[in-house]
Amino acid sequence: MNPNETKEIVFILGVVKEKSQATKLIQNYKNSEKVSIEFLKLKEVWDKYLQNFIANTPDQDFNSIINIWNPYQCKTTFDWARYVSFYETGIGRGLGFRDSNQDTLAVCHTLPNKVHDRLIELAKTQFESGKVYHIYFPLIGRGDYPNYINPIMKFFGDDHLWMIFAVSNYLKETGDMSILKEKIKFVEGSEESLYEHLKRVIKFTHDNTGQHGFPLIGTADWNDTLQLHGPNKQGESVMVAMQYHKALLELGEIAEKFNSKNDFTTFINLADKMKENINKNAWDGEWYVRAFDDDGEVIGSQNNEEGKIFLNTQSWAVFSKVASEDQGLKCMDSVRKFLNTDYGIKLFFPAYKRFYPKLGGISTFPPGLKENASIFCHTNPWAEIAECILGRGDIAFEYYKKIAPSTKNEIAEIHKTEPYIYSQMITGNDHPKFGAAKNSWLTGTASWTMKAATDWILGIRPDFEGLIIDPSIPKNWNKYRVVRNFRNAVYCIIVINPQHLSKGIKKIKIDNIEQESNLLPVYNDGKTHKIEVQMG
Ligand code: IFM
Repeated sequence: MNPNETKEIVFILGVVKEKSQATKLIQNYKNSEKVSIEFLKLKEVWDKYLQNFIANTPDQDFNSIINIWNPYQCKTTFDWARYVSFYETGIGRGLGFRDSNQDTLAVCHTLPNKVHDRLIELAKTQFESGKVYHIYFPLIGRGDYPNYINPIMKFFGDDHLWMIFAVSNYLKETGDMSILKEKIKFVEGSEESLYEHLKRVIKFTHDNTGQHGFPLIGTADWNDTLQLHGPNKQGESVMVAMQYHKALLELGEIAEKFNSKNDFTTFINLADKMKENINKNAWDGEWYVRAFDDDGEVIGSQNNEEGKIFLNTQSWAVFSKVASEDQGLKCMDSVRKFLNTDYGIKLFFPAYKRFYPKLGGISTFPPGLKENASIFCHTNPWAEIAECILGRGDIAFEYYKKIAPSTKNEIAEIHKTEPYIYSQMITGNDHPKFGAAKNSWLTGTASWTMKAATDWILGIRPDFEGLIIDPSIPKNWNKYRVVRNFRNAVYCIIVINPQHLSKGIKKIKIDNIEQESNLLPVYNDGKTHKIEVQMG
């Protein structure tokens, strides 16, 4: 090239089956005009994807995450789950059943058809007993177990339950109840409706409880490294008990809409029983315990020297409606006292200082790293949601900001990973590198922080009959706006907060007409509707 000359150089990266196809593609894109057109098309794809939820709040970090980077990461986790990547190596992984269900949660309003297909694919990896494979391979449509599966308890206590949360979220977003009637094969080859698959989910947990009446943990639960299996086959998970309670409530609602009164009654009765059991046998005075090991010994209690209090059974106690308001406030106050750090909420306290064969993998990591008491980001939005439910918007937002990637620009030399993407974990304060993040991109943090922000902090939440408006915001916000697409209509929502509250609505006007309820109707008319909300 000559000095000062400008040249456009096009790099093309791609994958094709035959070399000849590559040559053709290269020839095609030698024309730079065609390249520009492709870029415009690409921009259109992303604009369309991002326009479904746009928020304008007084907090610029929040706006940039919620409008661009978080939904971008959600698309990546939806496509890749925790599949082969820089961080997750080896072709034996497949897509996680638990992960993939959670990854649908925050793309449902943008990619409903893809979510529909993913839900059907996932249901195909369920057995007639109701349990599911832990991983599945999307290209061949087959499920499998990881190599560390426990041969005598060949299941994960929680995996199957995530299917109910994902389907329920899809139904609330789309209103497409017909999916429940779709026929789907079990692994064994027999075929039943998706609704029946969901009923089997409940049956599996119901049929597999331990000596305290809590669900057996199997190989592990949400925490892959909490491996409480032993010769007695008795390890029980209180977290799964709470998830089961929530799943029963959700499926109960679905049963009601599906006109199955009997099922509704069965699920609600089962939920009541489990709730009673949790409050009787898992309440430790100031918080809920986490689990019982193979010998029936408690984990996550005041009586334990290490691992006294775990985050997940506090946030889920509130989220799953197991805790009374009083217990909810108490256990979330304990979270604040023992687990809250400058960089986020850690998984539990105190970290395990040595290996305990009875606990398994969780005690193999150095204190403060990974599942051994790091700030496992995936679990922080559950605490944010719990605080929103308790009406403490300021605390919820404080937790939100602590792990928000855009706030990490100022501490880049400590945080290390990209300041626009959530990481799986941030090293906890038991570790010398407190604050260093690891494993960015492929993490359930993406979908759950999106849900915490949109559905709970901004409080714009899909439900069967419409969109619920229920803000839980920081008191110093004067107002915010959201433009949200919902079932073929655009909702242009303005919330004003003259009294500087976190929660509570005084007035709602829809298209200039005042209404009582905070449930916005389904319009399905392709039009834009103006919603004015005054908090009070
Ligand atoms: O819940 C799991 C997830 O499925 C994979 N990554 C680690 C998490 C916690 O163990």
